[in-house]
Amino acid sequence: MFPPKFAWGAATAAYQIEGGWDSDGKGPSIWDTFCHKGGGLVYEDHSGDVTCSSYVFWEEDLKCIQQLGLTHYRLSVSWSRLLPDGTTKHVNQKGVRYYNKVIDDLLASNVMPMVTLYHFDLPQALQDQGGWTSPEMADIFDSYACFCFQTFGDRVKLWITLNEPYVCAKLGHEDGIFAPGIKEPGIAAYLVGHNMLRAHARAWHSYHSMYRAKQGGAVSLALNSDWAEPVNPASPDDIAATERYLAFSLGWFAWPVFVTGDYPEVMRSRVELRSKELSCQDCRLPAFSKDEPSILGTADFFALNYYTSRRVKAVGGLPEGCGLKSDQDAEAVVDPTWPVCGVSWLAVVPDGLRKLLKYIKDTFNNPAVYITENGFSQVGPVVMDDVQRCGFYQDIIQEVAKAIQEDGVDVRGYFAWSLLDNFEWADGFRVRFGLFHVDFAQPEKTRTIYRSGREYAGIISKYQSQTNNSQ
Ligand code: GBH
Repeated sequence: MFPPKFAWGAATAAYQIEGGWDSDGKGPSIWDTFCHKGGGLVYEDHSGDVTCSSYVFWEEDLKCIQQLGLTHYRLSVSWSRLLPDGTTKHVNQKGVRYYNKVIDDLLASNVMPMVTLYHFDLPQALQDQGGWTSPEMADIFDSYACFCFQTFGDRVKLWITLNEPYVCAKLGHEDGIFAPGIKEPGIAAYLVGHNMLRAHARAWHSYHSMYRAKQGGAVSLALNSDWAEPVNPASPDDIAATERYLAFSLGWFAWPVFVTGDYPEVMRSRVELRSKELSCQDCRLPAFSKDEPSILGTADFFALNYYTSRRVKAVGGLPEGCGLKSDQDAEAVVDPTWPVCGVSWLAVVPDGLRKLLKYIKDTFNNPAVYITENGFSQVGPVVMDDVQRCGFYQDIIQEVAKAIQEDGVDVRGYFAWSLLDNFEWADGFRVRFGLFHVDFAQPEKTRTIYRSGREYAGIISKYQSQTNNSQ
């Protein structure tokens, strides 16, 4: 059914679970600042100050991981817990000790860690110097990445440099609904995306030239993508709009890394055209310098975060009062044809994952793929007996199996989002993605397995015993 070494995992991110926002010498991150601003930027002004308290209760998380029977666990390390001002001038040893313990405990339990270096939580000190809009960030991120490879790379063999640069660029710097809350439509997002690609590439090259021979690990970046289909499959305009939709989301980052070393052609030409139409001085999409290390080829596998699917149609002409937003550059609008469950943006379309995996195989030269996030949330009164989510995990894992067996996609692992209910960014604690329920009202932040957690554990043990028997 699944290859023998298939990774069965669950994922979390530091700011969403750790709490301890100013414990033991941790520096503030942009999410600390964003949440502390108040004013409803985050649902009911919730914050990750405490959340699941995984900084204190890591052992409880470990029990959850063991109870599920995971072979892999994806976590992120908090940059400002390790390097409080973002630079290697000052290392916070207590932060190093914390992640050393997490990594050692995982390995002692026979669980492989996959470590993300950056999951939205930029040290505030770096934001104060311009953050991701600054070209210096590539260098600074590279130093941080090398510090992590040096410190943890003897034991960590799977690395993700950046989680979802698209979300950081667009939601953080265009829509302003994620930290740092900047709203500069159509300019900042492209600049941020550009510097994130440069930063990722630098870190990959460093790993490749200085650590790979000794440590033998693999490095990639996690890209989020919806699957997309034309509203009217017979309409050439809708088909082209769907291609643009994918080019302006997944393609924005995947094309430079996996295909050409540059942005998709349609993205370049559309942004150039629209910049002219709107009388912008320069083209807003930056150019990669020939003097810098290449972006092309800087991923050892494809890391995909998949949640939902969209139907897309072309928009005829520019809408009234149209600004510079990157999705307007794409001239593709989303038609919410699939029913939505749980959180508002999440239409449950399991076979969208299979189609997206096939698209990735065909478009990006058959890479090894890890599904680094996938999940389904509940909103409102807690349902421990979450039958619907059990069905969701059954269905989606079936689709992954079909992608492997029928479409020949080289899928190496699946990570459920998330191990625990946690701080769901702008949605605060309103939205629960966990396989374990967390009681945020209790100081112990008690973790209790959902029925879907038991379901996932059952799926893992079924496939694990099948592969063991066939060996
Ligand atoms: C992931 O992003 C994140 O990596 C993870 O940290 C997070 O917990 C998980 O999603 C669940 O949300 O508010 O209508 O503007 C997935 C991609 C992009 C999906 C932003 C939600 C917000 C839509 N996300 N999107 S909206």
